[in-house]
Amino acid sequence: MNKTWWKEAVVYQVYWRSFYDTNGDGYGDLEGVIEKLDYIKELGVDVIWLNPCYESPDFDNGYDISDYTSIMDKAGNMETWERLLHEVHQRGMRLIMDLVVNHTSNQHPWFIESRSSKSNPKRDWYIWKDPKDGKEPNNWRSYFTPSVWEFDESTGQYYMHSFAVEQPDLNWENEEVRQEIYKMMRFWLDKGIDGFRLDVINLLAKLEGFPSVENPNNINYLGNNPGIHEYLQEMNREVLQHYDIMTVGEIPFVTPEDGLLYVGEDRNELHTLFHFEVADDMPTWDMKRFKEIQTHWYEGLKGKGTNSQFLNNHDHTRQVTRYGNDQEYRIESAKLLATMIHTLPGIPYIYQGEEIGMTGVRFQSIDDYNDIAMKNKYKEEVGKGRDPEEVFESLLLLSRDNSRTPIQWDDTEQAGFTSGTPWIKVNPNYKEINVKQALQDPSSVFYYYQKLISLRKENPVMTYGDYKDLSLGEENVYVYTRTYESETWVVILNHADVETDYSLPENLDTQSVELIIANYSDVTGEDHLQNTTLRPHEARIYKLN
Ligand code: ISL
Ligand code: CA
Repeated sequence: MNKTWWKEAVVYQVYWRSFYDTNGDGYGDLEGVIEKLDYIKELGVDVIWLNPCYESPDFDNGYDISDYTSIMDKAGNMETWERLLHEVHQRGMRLIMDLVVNHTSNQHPWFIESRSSKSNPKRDWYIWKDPKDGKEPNNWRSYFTPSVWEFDESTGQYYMHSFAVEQPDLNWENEEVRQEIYKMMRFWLDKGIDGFRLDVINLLAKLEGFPSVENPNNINYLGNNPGIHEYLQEMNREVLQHYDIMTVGEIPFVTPEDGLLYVGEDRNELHTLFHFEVADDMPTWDMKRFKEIQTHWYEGLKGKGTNSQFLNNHDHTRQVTRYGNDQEYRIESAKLLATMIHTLPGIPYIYQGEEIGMTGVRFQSIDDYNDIAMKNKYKEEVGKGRDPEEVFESLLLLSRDNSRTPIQWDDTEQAGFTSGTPWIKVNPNYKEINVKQALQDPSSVFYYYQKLISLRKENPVMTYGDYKDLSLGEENVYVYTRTYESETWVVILNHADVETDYSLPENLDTQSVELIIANYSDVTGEDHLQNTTLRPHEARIYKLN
């Protein structure tokens, strides 16, 4: 596989509304991102992924866009955005933006026109269907509501929305829609951005004929339908291939075999993808399942396409809470998970705050939560007569707000995030867990991340090395090698709250072992890799030769 900048990159995700507020309105803003760029640069990352900041009524925190080429007031304005891009490039970093083109806001002028009458020229820019036997056209459910269909009284038809009612799906079968989207993409690329994170990009093509399905609750029929690759190959021909950029597709419900169709280097579609076999299918840590998924994806893409590695983002609970131990082993566990994500095959993503071991949150009442997905689900379930307390408890672990609480900059009021009232409460543990403390502590999670990131710059084995799991069948221990040319690294992880004995396979040459990094400070290169006792959440990387 040829070498390219995006394959060697570490990406830092900035959910700007929770990052840093500079005008006291309680929302983070682009000015705040500019002010903290030196902090991001110090971490050593190469690319910043900025969540949507386009004009939006904000039902889904910017994923309901009402004007693709202007900046929402909460975030700032186009001048601030231009300055952000310039300051990112000044620091030798790159900026990729979120591309949300499966749907727009219901307040987008295109949709306002489309819904105005059945004969409006933009009627076919969205997906309108007649009622069937006086009801919804089929039994599909959406991510955020019991049905993908919303009835529009004035024209007597339903429109489709894969997410909230406020997010009508665009009709990608319509050539005008596609050309308008390509024009908008060039608008941002011509400003100099370095690529896109493409939001649920595999949903653009809908099931032919919109047939009802056997099991509407398993919503994978919304994605990976015939026609999707033609759209992406057209998008690549019309736009993507003309720029030196990075494209990462958010692709739910996809297997490695299907994933390769999106990111295969011979496919001329996208560069890499986020798949959701872990995030959506593994509610809590399951080491055996995780290892299977890693091997499955490594073999599926090996030599032909590039994967991405993440364990949390703005939709998924903070990794140290969901997949680690955020109590007695928070620091060790945060470092172990980082060691894993940064040494598994694929581009590593850091979700803001992960680098200081920020945790998920539990607020007391549904009113403390903002996430439309959670609030819709709460309404839907309580509406069925279920006990509200029990419904609330059931939604807590996976609530997307868990990862959306403000970045904890220091131990002052509101964690130094805002001088006003934050749009969502700060996690009460900010007094112990904050950037200021992390930067003053040489053994902090921050400096461990910084070391992992710098290692990637100096060691192609982390980007291009072959992967082999040596620990299949082990419950707690995860041990694998990365081999590139004559160099072999071995990663040893004890993902457990208890000590676990482990011994490397005999056939591994452990004559000249060099310790690369460890999350316990007393580990030396002289360890006997045969019959090692690994402490709770202990992580080590050795270079074998
Ligand atoms: O939150 C999820 C359920 O676990 C994710 O599967 C998520 O809803 C899905 O991957 C789509 O996410 C993207 O599109 C949504 C938006 O709400 C999310 O924030 C965005 O990441 C609609 O644009
Ligand atoms: Ca603000």
